[in-house]
Amino acid sequence: MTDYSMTIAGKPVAGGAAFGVVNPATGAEFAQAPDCSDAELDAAVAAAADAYRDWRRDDDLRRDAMRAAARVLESAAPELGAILTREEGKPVGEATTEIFGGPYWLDYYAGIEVTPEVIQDDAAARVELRRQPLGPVAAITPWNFPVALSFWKIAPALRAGNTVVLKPSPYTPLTCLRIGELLTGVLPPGVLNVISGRDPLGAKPSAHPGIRKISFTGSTATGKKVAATAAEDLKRVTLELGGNDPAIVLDDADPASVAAGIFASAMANAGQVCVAIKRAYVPRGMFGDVVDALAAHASQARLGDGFGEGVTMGPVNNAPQFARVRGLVEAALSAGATAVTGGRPLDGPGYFYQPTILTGVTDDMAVVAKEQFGPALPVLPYDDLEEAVARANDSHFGLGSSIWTGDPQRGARLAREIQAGATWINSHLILLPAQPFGGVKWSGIGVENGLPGLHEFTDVHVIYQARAAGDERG
Ligand code: TXE
Repeated sequence: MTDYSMTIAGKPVAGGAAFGVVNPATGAEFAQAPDCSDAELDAAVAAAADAYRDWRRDDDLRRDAMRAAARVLESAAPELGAILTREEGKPVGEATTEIFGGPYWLDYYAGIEVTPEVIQDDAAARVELRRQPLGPVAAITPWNFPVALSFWKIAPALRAGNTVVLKPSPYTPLTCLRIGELLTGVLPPGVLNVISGRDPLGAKPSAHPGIRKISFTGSTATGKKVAATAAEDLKRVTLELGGNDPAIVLDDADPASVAAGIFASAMANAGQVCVAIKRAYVPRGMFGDVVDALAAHASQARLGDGFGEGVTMGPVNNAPQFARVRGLVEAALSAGATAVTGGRPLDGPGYFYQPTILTGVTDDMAVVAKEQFGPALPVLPYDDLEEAVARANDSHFGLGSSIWTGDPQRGARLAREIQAGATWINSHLILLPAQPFGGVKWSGIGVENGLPGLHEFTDVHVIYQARAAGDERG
């Protein structure tokens, strides 16, 4: 018996098989989720195809339904936030804030105008560029922000007239399954289908002939597999993949305020954010001051169960990720790095890892060169700014980045040298529905959010109306 149902064609589907979901604060299984069969996946895609016929035609219906869905999610935010904390681990206040991301994105996309672009309108012809929806699309999402990242896909996809099959991560399927249940009767049946399953399910939407696009957030390795499979029948893809965001501190910055900003952006969600700061480059002259201030912030963090009073940092989400963070830090320490603070897990149950500030690291150590995706920040000194920029860019990744300076204009000029989808000056991690977000190099293909994010759920359709019959210019 599963504790949550999938939603397929507007109906709850308990599924024949189940898998366990673990609470990362205890390391123990606490709920069962359905393991979607091939027949159930086919049913979800068929339901999305059926619903698509009417959904794509009625713009007003779509906007109204999206706004109604937003209100339902707002009312259910306390319940959903608690489920999210139990399966993901983050403090319940942060989890509840994440739930509100759903309504925020739905309202934004319900509110934007999508008008045809008139390319030519003269005596010869009227030529319009219209954006046509693609059909049933699959949204595949990771465990670090299961709800927010799902709505980055669902909201623009639905607004553009597509229907959706959502597959959340097997580590965190429950909040999204519950959202599917809550939105039954709010969205027309089949418009949003929510399925869950172990990892092998992830590969199936990319190969399914009924799916026209995959919008994927996850690791670079899996993203490459999605792209390869999707190429077989030229499915569209948007890939939001890993990052290794550098923060570059300039010599005119104030060490205390820089450390506050960098710590918050490196340790948010226990470091499990694709655009968390993953390495910091600091001028040698202020290196000690910045490191001391970072360590002071680490000592103030309160690690614990996300339901605990005053807890500011939860556990790492899952056992493989916990092992990965431990392994990267241990390898750095045995190669000569120093943990100024942290450097090991907390004693006791659950996947708690102490916020860790590492010095004595080199660019070739895995904790610097790879995505650690956990609460461990390497801090590296530099002598020459040009050299720091070259080191920041010397990566397969190019997602976010930031520059910390007393002179924001200087920062903005330097930003043009950074290879990334976004560069923040004196901040990091600010993500808004209207602000396109995407990565360069191995950090992804395409963008999410804003009008460009909506366009990724459409194909261009040109309609050429000749003014006079027989007009054949071309
Ligand atoms: O990711 P996966 P995992 C990074 C982070 C972490 C690593 C592994 O560094 O250590 O990825 O995490 C589904 N075709 N990020 O293993 O495997 C899977 O079920 C299609 C960064 O959780 O990429 C899940 O729903 N989908 C990232 C989703 O893909 C497949 C956030 C992501 O899982 C699939 C998370 C397949 N062949 C981890 N196999 C970020 N950029 O924010 C699995 N999936």
